[in-house]
Amino acid sequence: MLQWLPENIASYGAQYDAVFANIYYIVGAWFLAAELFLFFCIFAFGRRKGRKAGYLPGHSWKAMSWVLIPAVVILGFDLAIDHQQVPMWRAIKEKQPPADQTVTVKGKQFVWDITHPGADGKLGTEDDKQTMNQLYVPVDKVIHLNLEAEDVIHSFFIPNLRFKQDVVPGRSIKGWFKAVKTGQYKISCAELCGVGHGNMGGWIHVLSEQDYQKWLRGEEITTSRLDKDSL
Ligand SMILES: [Cu+2]
Repeated sequence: MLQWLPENIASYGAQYDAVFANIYYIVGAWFLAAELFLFFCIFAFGRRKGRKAGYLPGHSWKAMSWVLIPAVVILGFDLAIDHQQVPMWRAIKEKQPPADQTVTVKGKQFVWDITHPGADGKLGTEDDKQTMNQLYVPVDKVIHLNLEAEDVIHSFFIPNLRFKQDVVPGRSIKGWFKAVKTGQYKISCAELCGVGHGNMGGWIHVLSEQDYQKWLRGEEITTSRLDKDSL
């Protein structure tokens, strides 16, 4: 697979990466082939003494085949990618496994406002925990997200989770993920949203169940190295 991708920590990540790799290799091979052919033509048929430029209207089948054959081959590759990608999209985006927990993430210039359910596991109650740019989730649990925006369009992006979703003012968009590895991973904004866009980000803290309970109680978590300087 592609070694330079950020480490995958999503339960569905392998399926996602397989589609990504396929597109990467197919498009990469076509890019190289097209460039090589272009340079070949430049050197082989370029301007030369005694050679006159000709005008080819391209009406013959022979001339048109230069366009039609590659177009059909590319269409074949497109359909092959669709064949692999459609079941993945259905599995990840159209179906949501039942939530273990739901978190609300609201983007605004230029922070992520995050509301976690407290010990009762429910949002909209008194023990909700609010943070800025810091998302806390237990490992191996299905997390549903209500994704919202206060002012302009932002995009909630966690590369390690292969998760990216635009947030749009006036809408609450549902998303989900299941992180399978504890640790701290970067959150970014992936939609240009104003002068502070480049600094709009945060961290997701994927905690063991034990650490997550500690965090709920407001105790210090030793495994979460970013806690001290980011809160
Ligand atoms: Cu933004």
